Amino acid sequence: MRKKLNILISVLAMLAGSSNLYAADAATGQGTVNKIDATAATVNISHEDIPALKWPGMTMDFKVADKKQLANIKAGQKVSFGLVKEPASGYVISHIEPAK
Ligand SMILES: [Cu+2]
Repeated sequence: MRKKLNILISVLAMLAGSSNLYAADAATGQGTVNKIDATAATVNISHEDIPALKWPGMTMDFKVADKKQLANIKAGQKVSFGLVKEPASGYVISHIEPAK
């Protein structure tokens, strides 16, 4: 019974993935892209405060979960992004797109 419930929750989480705030995201952020490194799959962002993580605004490199995400963005652009926590590398970008 518990297992079935877990499967149902996973399916709902996947369906919710089409919205801007992905169900699995630990936090979302806003910022400006400084530099993209497609080889390393990283993006340097000057991000605003991220209250969900108690992070102040800062400039830092983020790893992206999927390199293809980098095709959506350009240096100098204002962006919105989601973060998921990975056991090995900490917070990585789950999705990123130009800010609306
Ligand atoms: Cu930061």
